[in-house]
Amino acid sequence: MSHVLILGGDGYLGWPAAMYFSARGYQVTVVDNYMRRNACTELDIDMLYKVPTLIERAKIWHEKTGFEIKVVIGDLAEPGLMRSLFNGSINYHWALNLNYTGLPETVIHFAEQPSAPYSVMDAAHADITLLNNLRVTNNLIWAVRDYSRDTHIIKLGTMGEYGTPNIDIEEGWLTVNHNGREDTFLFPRQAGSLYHTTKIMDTDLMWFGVRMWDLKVTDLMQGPVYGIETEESLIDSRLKTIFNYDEIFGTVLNRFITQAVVGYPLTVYGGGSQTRGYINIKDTLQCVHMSEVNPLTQSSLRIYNQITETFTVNELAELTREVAEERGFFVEVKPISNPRKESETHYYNPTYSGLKDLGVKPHYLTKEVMHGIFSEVEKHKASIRKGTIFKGVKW
Ligand code: USQ
Repeated sequence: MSHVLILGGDGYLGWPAAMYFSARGYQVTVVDNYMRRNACTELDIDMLYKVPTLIERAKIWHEKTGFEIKVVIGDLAEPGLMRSLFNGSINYHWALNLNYTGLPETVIHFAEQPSAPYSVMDAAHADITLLNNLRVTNNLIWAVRDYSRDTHIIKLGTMGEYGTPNIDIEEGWLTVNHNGREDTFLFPRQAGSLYHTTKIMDTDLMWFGVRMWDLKVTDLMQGPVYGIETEESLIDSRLKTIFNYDEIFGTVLNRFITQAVVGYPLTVYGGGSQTRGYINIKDTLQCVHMSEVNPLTQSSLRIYNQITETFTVNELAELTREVAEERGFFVEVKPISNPRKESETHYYNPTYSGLKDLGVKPHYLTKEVMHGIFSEVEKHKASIRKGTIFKGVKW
């Protein structure tokens, strides 16, 4: 049974990924320090519904499926904890068998402060973002270098690393002809937040590890994710992933649907022509799995653009409005002055064929998918706090 180690296993993507791999017979270990939950408490933000702790979720998962997800609670920015995951000195906080299970064939790295607004709130939150994200990635490449060079690192990057260049976005690399000579480099990166900037630096750290120590890395450049349910969360409602609808941790479509349900005008920032590549949470899991199923046989930095389709913010607002009206809600779309510094009218043409070539079957954003998310959000309408939807963090 292949061993998959998931860093950031309590997060929006980390926990569904843990169940996904566990359900498919992998040995799974998750590690998290509850950074996201603690940040929500600090900022007085509620999630859509209460989510059991990571250990409680692992126990429910075991009770319902018979599968075991081993849990470690701790801060991966501490080198000692990261190294313990690879050198046998690990201390599990919950597992059926507390003995070390051996080196992971794959480590999936989600353990980052993931919010762009959080990272630009003020100097203190910028500092937390930089320290956490860069230290975790640095600790990971050193632990793999020292103990387990065959481990395949799958890291969540972001499409936001590329920004919105006025040329087609390739999958990670660009061949440049200069003064009659040619070479291939990482595609130029120009991020729009400090969070996104840490992701660029992560990519550079990984690329360094590949060149210096022959590491094997897959970097998944993912766009904003939407959705709640995954196949495994249908087993028990307590297994649903965390879901934020606030300005700090909520992604735009999840926010718009929640806003529609409580009659809060849809907050289109600026002109609303900003275009991004979006992806259903179910496809994030497929993409990570397909990357694992097709490991790197040699040292390399393999980069995929992990999106399934592109939309402008206006298109998402319009789709939300149409579906909301079919469900009997009246929705107002209210453009507001853009709190972010971002191009609103720009060229956007990313390539994203690599993961489909590996066998990913996309779930596109249909009205049916929208209705599914709406019906889940509606169940929790009474507990949605309108006051946390928009606070106006300025860049
Ligand atoms: N937007 C609005 N109104 C809102 C919220 C967002 O118009 O109420 C706009 C933003 O200005 C932006 C777009 O919607 O142009 C996407 O915003 P977002 O908040 O959904 O996404 P973002 O801050 O870019 O970050 C999210 C995740 C991050 C991930 C990233 C992928 O939080 O972890 O890396 O999506 S990407 O955007 O491709 O960089």
